Amino acid sequence: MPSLTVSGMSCEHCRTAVQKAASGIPGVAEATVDLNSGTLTWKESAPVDVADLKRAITKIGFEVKD
Ligand SMILES: [Cu+2]
Repeated sequence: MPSLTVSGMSCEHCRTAVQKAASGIPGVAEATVDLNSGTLTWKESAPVDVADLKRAITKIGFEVKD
């Protein structure tokens, strides 16, 4: 599964916010955050614009690393 490292996530609220932001991107079928590793993974139902996904996460206050 494709993934991104997201820093700044510390609790369930962060997890939910990032999963929700990711789910709003076209093509993201299911987004999952692992808080321990700070990783967002997702399943694609169509090609995903990763730049768009990164922007959505940055916009809600988290930092995305490649
Ligand atoms: Cu939090």
